[in-house]
Amino acid sequence: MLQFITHPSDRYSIAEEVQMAIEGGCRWIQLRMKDASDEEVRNTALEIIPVCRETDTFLIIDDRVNVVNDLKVSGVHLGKEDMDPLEARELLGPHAIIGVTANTVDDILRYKGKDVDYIGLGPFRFTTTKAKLAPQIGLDGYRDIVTEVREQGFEIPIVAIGGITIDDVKPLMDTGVSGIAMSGAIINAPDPMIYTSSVMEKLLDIH
Ligand code: TZP
Ligand code: MG
Repeated sequence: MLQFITHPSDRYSIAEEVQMAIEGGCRWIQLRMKDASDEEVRNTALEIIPVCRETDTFLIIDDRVNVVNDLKVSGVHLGKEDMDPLEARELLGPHAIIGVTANTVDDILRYKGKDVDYIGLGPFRFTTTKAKLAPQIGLDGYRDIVTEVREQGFEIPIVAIGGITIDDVKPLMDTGVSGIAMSGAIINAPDPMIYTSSVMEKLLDIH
């Protein structure tokens, strides 16, 4: 599973980024507009909802539970300082996808029994895409964390995030994570559509 995360770029609008990722075969978009107003997030979501619907692409929005609720997109990604996932679940109902950020095994285990759908675990390595980055986890870190979480009987999907490029896909998936989230590697690729489709091919090879 590949989650494409939007990020402001000099070359493309957010809608163009999403279009290219979908054309490359990605079916899971996270609309992340850190510095934008709710109104801007809402307008951008309205731009990309049609292509997501036509292609059966999951669309989740970072942080803005109210926009997710208004527009009935697939779900929300909640950072550590965002709304509590239980509160988001109350508002959004049982079918919404609710993802949360974690940086450590303890972060993850805290979500046991909390009706969360996936964990975004990062950062894999340094990235400029996110400010206030937690310590890098690295391949050994992912292996250790996934093993510990499974030993504790928690089967939640874990998605690796942070500074990931196509060459990391196989080694990261070999650590036992369920998926990969990518932003900069796709947006800054010479051809984001082709890059996305190469990542999708790598993921298909693994399964
Ligand atoms: N959370 C941890 S790292 C990150 C987020 C949102 C940014 C991921 O972007 P990139 O460009 O793939 O490192
Ligand atoms: Mg946030």
